[in-house]
Amino acid sequence: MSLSTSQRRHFAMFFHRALACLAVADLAQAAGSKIHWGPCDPGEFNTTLSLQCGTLRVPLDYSHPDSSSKIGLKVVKIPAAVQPSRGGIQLNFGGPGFPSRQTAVSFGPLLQKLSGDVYDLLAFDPRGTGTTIPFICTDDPFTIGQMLDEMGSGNASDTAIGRLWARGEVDANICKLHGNGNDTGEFIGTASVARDIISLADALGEDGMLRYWGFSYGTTLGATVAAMFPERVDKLVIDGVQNPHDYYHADADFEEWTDSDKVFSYFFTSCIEAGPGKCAIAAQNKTAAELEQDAWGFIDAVRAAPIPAGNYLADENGIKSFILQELKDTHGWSTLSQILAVLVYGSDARRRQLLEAVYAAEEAANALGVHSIDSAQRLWGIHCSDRVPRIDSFDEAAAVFAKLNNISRLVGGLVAYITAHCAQWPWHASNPYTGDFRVKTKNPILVASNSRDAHTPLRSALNVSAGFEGSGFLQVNGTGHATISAPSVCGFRALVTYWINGTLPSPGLVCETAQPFDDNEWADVIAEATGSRNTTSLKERVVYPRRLL
Ligand SMILES: *[C@@H]1O[C@H](CO)[C@@H](O)[C@H](O)[C@H]1NC(C)=O
Ligand SMILES: *[C@@H]1O[C@H](CO)[C@@H](O)[C@H](O)[C@H]1NC(C)=O
Ligand SMILES: *[C@@H]1O[C@H](CO)[C@@H](O)[C@H](O)[C@H]1NC(C)=O
Ligand SMILES: *[C@@H]1O[C@H](CO)[C@@H](O)[C@H](O)[C@H]1NC(C)=O
Ligand SMILES: *[C@@H]1O[C@H](CO)[C@@H](O)[C@H](O)[C@H]1NC(C)=O
Ligand SMILES: *[C@@H]1O[C@H](CO)[C@@H](O)[C@H](O)[C@H]1NC(C)=O
Ligand SMILES: *[C@@H]1O[C@H](CO)[C@@H](O)[C@H](O)[C@H]1NC(C)=O
Ligand SMILES: *[C@@H]1O[C@H](CO)[C@@H](O)[C@H](O)[C@H]1NC(C)=O
Ligand SMILES: CC(=O)N[C@H]1CO[C@H](CO)[C@@H](O)[C@@H]1O
Repeated sequence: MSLSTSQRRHFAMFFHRALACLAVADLAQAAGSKIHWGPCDPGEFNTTLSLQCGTLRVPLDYSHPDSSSKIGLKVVKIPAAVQPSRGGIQLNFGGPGFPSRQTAVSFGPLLQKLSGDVYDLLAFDPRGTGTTIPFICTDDPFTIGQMLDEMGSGNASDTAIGRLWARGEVDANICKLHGNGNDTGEFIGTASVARDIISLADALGEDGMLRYWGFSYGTTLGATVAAMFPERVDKLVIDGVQNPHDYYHADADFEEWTDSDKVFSYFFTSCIEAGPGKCAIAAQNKTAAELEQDAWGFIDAVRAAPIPAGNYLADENGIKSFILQELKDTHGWSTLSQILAVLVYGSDARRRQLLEAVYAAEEAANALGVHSIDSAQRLWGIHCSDRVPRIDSFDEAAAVFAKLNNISRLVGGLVAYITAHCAQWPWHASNPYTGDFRVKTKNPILVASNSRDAHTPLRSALNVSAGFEGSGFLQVNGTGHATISAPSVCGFRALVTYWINGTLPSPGLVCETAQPFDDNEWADVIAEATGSRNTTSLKERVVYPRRLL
């Protein structure tokens, strides 16, 4: 996923030239567009798509729209394959804390197909992230080292939780004293981003209506913008849905993790069904329950005795977060089974060697160390300012941590830091959405979920759909984070039909998809659904980019 700077530059040389030729033809502006579209900065994106970029100035503080404090939203546009386009769909891929533009470009070819090729796709980095006033508390290496130490030990010992709670207050102090939050901390909340989305819809010079597609936390953003501006909704899809009531009003995102342990168990059940040819640990000749028990035995052993692996200290939280990431996408389950075969059943030497490789890969994907603290800071900045309640005492917090552990053995300790920080956060988002997500939008929204999602359970999607009168529901009987991780002809048709005609799936529709461990690629599914004979170009372009969601 990540490119080195020199690679980017090198790649850019080719494509900047190609883009420059295209630019003149492509720059015809929509009549009323307030954005000047031009080529993107050289080297910014590694793609063969012909992108356009522009900047939209929006108020920092929407309660003072005329103030001179403005921020520039850098917007990337993937023009529709079929021109003239029917308008733009704005994209968000979650976090909170993740920038959207790069991910939009990676997912672009797939999302173009899933929206019928007739819409432009648009993305800007939400406030607090990427190129839009990124939220930062500190870049001091010593302080970052201290922050990391505690985050890595969510549930590791009797004393870990107390330290984490104290860490939450210390980090909040650090952010207040040394970060950029005094200037921006109130203005990076979700409701401000929702207003940015409307500003962009206004600036496009189209029909003034909103088209939006959000995943994961992007569903909280989508539910918020739809609830704040129901009259503006043309078409809106939220896929892999968070419970927004929890997000804003609970002490932790409890519901989010209610299916995590079930999906972990399901990994072992489907492993046995797939057999040793596809799932390495099935060769142990054990039942699913025994395999799972062995995996927990390994995790518990690592809690007591973390493993030195080259440059890395492999601890309980590290292993658990790796597993949680892998539960997002069954395309990686065969590999996960090979990794578990070594970790749980292999020799000590092989285990260390493999863990070193796994951690190095995480580091290369910017998911470790300083990078993980960067994204944690962005997450605090956004989620903690959005979260309404605060907690006064450790005893109260301990009850929240216990509840999280009870909801998920796998995740409880991993996400405890979010509660510890948000409960003691110094800023509240300005102009928040204060409603209850019970609304009737001008046109129906479409809510989508897999049956088994370790990050955003089906029940949260049903919860949001129940609040949005007339909303449609797409359930894919698959496993992974959001339905785009589980390709199906039926899901493809439901999405394309909605985006093109606004038609909702028939009530009660459950789309079938392949079993985990079986090959199941979007390119093949789309070829089947559209009857296209030559899948080569689809296979080259339409990939599901792993690990971005
Ligand atoms: C750009 O992306 C392609 C396809 O994902 C990848 O194969 C290639 O290595 C990337 N180029 C650079 C310079 O990183
Ligand atoms: C933020 O404001 C507080 C006072 O509320 C002050 O002590 C602190 O130094 C300020 N932080 C920065 C980075 O200016
Ligand atoms: C599992 O069973 C097969 C067939 O009975 C046998 O060949 C294999 O050695 C067994 N594997 C283990 C790890 O016991
Ligand atoms: C733990 O969860 C179970 C059901 O999942 C519930 O019955 C029980 O009350 C919970 N215990 C605590 C301490 O939250
Ligand atoms: C949605 O979830 C919230 C928070 O858990 C809960 O209070 C509310 O009753 C739920 N709504 C529905 C319709 O299930
Ligand atoms: C959904 O998938 C599960 C797991 O593959 C399967 O057991 C179940 O029968 C499916 N449900 C339906 C309604 O097809
Ligand atoms: C959209 O509706 C038109 C007219 O009813 C129909 O011909 C077309 O097949 C529909 N397209 C999709 C993708 O459902
Ligand atoms: C299929 O498409 C690829 C890429 O566009 C092209 O190179 C190839 O010649 C095509 N194959 C056939 C049989 O048309
Ligand atoms: C310190 C701490 O919170 N430990 C908890 C870790 O999670 C288990 C449940 O999986 C609890 O039993 C521990 O109390």
